[in-house]
Amino acid sequence: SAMPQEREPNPALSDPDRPIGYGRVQRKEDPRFIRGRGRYLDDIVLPGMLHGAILRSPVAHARLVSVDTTEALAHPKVRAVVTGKDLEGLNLAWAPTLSADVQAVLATDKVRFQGQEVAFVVADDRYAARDALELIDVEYEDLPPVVDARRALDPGAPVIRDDKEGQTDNHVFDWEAGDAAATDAVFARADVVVSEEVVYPRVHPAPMETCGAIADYEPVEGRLTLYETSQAPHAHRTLFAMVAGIPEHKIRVISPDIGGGFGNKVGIYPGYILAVVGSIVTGRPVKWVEDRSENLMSTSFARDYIMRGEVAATREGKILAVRTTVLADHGAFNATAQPTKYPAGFFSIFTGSYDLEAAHCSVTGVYTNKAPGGVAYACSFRVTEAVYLVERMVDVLAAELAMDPAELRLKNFIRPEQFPYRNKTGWEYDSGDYEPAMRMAMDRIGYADLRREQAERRDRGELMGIGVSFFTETVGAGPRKHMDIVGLGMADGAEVRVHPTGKAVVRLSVQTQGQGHETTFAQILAEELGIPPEDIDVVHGDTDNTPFGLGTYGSRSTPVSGGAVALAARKVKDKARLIAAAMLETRPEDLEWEKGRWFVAGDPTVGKTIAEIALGAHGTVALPEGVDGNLDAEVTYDPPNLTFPFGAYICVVDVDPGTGKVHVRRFVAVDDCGTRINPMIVEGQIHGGLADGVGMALMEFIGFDEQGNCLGGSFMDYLIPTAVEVPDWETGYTVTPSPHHPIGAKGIGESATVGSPPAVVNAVVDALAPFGIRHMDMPCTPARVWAAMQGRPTPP
Ligand code: MCN
Ligand code: CUM
Repeated sequence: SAMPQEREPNPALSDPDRPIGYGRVQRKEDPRFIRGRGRYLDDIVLPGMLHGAILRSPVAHARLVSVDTTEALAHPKVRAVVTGKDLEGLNLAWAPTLSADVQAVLATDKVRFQGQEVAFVVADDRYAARDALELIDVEYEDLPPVVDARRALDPGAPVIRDDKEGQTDNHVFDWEAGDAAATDAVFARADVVVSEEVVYPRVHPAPMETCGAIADYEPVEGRLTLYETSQAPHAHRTLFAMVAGIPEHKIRVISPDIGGGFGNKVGIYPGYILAVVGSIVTGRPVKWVEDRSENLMSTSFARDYIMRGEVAATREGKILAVRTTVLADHGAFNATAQPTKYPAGFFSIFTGSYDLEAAHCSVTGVYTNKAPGGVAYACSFRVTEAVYLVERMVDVLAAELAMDPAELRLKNFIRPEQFPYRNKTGWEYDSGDYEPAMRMAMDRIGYADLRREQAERRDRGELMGIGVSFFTETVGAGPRKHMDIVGLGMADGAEVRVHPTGKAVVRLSVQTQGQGHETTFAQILAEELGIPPEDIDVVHGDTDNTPFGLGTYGSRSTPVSGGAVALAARKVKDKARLIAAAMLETRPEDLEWEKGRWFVAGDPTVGKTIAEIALGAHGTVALPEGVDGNLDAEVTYDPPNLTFPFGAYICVVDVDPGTGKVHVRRFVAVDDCGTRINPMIVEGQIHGGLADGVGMALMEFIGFDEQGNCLGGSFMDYLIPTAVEVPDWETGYTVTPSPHHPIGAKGIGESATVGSPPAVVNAVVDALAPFGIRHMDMPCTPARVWAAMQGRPTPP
């Protein structure tokens, strides 16, 4: 059972010895997962269920001449074959994306990336459905593809989106932030300017469980039950109501246990819509689950930013301004998930953790013949790219000035007294105290000794590198007045019910994918009401049984829904006071709270526990005017600002001079996410994100050949790190609470993925400094490192 195991100080609360709901409790969900009792989408089997499979385009760009389904339909186990033409008749061939574009559900006119959905087969079993795909005869007329984003806006480049009225090129958007003129002026008078092209390549979240859906349409009542791998069940339901024309109250979206999301399960994929169409057409439930290659080739990729970074500084190393232009590859449809006002997500936080005089960034989005998506994989809405750029550029500046990169950072940090800090691109950082985190990381890793060791090794011809990064994250979107997705304001709900016996249930609008919400959200309630976490059930992932909200991504669950739970609990507590007063025949003002109990001020022996009050609420005692007979509350929380967690990461690598292989020897991560609810879960989140970071820095990469063939379509080609490639993580923490969050907590879910790639790449580049190398692009594979050492062009 969940027992208190460690008590850690929590400076956010008046009593520093009080943890949040018992602190490091074991995860409530784990017994289920460890014993094989998790219930993932593919575990769900409905009576009479059929199986769908998608025929995908083998080419990146072609006119669709014909799709002949005759033979497939003749297969004895096939129940239906759906083509783009069929969907056109239902007005469902195109679906709106999360970024005000449209995306083909099934191709009608052209195919625009390799792996694009062309036809959907529904059959008695998965094997028959797959067999029948081979019986569909498609004629394609090849078109030249646009593969290199740098060529996308060339005059005469093939126009990918000729379906869009008025679209005569491959331009998606231009967006900028900051003050261009002021920035240019600072650059003009700076002693030192460094500039570098920094590419954040296309990578994939690659969760263990791929995406899938089961649609169960009941024609008599017109009800749709949709099981989905979804990080945002409520937003999906609303979108399905808008797209499919099924009334929202007749749609129930259920997200069962999810085997990792990492952003991959934010969007609505054609397969989900096709499962619904398949169920409507056949009158039976239809399951569609993609395989690994489909997942890697067609669902949300991440990054793909080509960035030109520039830094202006004094000769003494005071950074004055940063400037960047970005070319963003959005693939064939602009389907990125981010608040509407931010087409480049929160990239404009690329000013990092530094106090600057000026900053400017501009981002141009382009279409290419690649899979759509564009913002997923623990990205905090493009903060990954922003942090990578600035942290790489600070190292480039350090090399130029021959300064130590850690010292250069320390010299330029926003100082604690400057918080709340408004940066030069409009963000207000809620709180921060950077130097102690940086010093802690340097102490933990033994920075000065490592630099001495490095010098000795260099003399012996050995390649050792030390990489430093310091990041500021921005997580917890809204507030709703500034942020929406397809018009839905970014707020989240929580509903608390205390049952008559004092046990409780808390219902959330967010949806865990492995982050441990069943534990930590119970802990927030436990902290506020004094009900032990094991007596609290957390319900999520079912739109019929949870309040509305925008879901889990951008590490917003704790900042937003966590706030909602704390405030709902406080409503319950206030109500409990009124009921306790009635039960004790005293005035509410005469009662005082201690964790789990209201008691009479001056006579602590006279009081009522939450459990007693709950029973009283549902009992026979006369309740005061206006107080209903329950102990329930509901809150929709609209956060006043985002939260700004931060961290200092230092990585040590050894590079084999013969093979170019990078070995990560050590990695120290000091994180600050404000009040930590469950330190064990926080550390787990950090460990996972650090592994992601090592993966992206050293091996993960979705490449394309000149025809637009995807080269990262299996785990043979798309390498993800295992325990072998990562070191034992060394973590530390500081606690700088968020001043505006009800319990002082900031998000942590993406910090390590955001902060670690620059630490690793900075270490690799540092190791290669003897070769005069100042920058190299990820992933730092042995072949690329070796080529860099030889001064040869970068291999793919
Ligand atoms: N937490 C805490 N104290 C804090 C902050 C967080 O104890 N101060 C706990 C939370 O209560 C929660 C977990 O840490 O149990 C992560 O919280 P939060 O930072 O709010 O992030 P979310 O719950 O919103 O999770 C989303 C985030 C994102 S966007 C990606 S991508 C990612 C990540 O989480 N995907 C993951 N971590 C993942 N971890 C797993 N196992 N699987 C994924 O798919
Ligand atoms: Cu951007 S990946 Mo997470 O926000 O689900």
